[in-house]
Amino acid sequence: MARKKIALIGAGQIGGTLAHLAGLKELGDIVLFDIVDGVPQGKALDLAESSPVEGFDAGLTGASSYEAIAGADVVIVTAGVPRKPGMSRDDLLSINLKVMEAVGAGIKQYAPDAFVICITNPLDAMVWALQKFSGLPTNKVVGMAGVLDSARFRWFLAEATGVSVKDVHAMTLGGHGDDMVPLVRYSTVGGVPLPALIEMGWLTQEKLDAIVKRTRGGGGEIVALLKTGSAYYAPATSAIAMAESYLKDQKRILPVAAYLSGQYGQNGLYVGVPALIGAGGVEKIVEVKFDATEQEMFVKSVASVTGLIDACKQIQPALA
Ligand code: A3D
Repeated sequence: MARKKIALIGAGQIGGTLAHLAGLKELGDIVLFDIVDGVPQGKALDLAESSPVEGFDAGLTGASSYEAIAGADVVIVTAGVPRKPGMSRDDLLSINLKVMEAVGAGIKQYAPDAFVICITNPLDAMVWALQKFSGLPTNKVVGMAGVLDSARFRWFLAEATGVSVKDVHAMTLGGHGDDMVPLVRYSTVGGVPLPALIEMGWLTQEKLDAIVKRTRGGGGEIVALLKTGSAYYAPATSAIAMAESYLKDQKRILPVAAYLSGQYGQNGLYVGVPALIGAGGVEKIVEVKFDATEQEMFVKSVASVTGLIDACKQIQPALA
């Protein structure tokens, strides 16, 4: 069986980490693409030279021309500008929208059959624009945010309860902004939902509230610490989990930014929901039942995403 091909558009901090992880996991041959000539080639060569030590077989090449992504099975997009301290994800909108236009055209021409995962911020608006610019089917274009936000939630819960991360499951839905929706009732430690965990005395309501708040600000916490960029290890590993579920038809249910056409009462936008990812891309969207508070939070988060999409349409009328 021929190896799969994974194209990484953007060879910055996340792009390089994605290439490393895809190599270590032998997901396929890897092409790193960037507009800065030399960077994708240099990173690809450096990573290729690590492969004899780790013992993985994967082609690793760097390119500054879209032809190199031809026939890719998976395309992961991190091209653009990351957040700097004091900058919101939304400040990035106009710069990264132009980048999505160029990337979308490249994918349309050279990799129209790929499963595309967008990571570029502001996430929910950029994945929406990328789908429009590329013209790929909506089930083949998704955004990565929920896996990362849920992983942060999981880690904070594991740390607070002293339980292995393996036994902590959490779900964060909605847009990838400060009003994302960490779903406390659908999150568990050792299979026990968090409200029951509080009754058992394993966690206080105050601690849980603080964890929810920290999850919402998780990206900003790292930006403030790094000062020169944003998170990249956890974002990369989250996107690789999504790519692996597609490539191996694992049919995992992961929180991803997926295109909604009626689900959750929403139409024509991308927002974080649980989705089954398999060989068909997004094969199913899971519609969990919200209580009144969750519904209110979700609607508020969707309103933020709609605002970003409207801003995209104003900047680029062709998207309207
Ligand atoms: P960085 O290390 O700056 O890498 C971005 C790369 O994109 C650079 O190497 C640029 O040269 C390249 N680039 C810029 N314009 C183009 C273009 N037109 N075509 C191809 N390449 C281009 O950033 P990063 O890797 O740290 O982050 C990448 C993106 O991910 C940013 O937009 C971040 O805000 C975003 N991000 C999202 C999450 C989510 O959870 C959604 C988390 C962390 C970062």
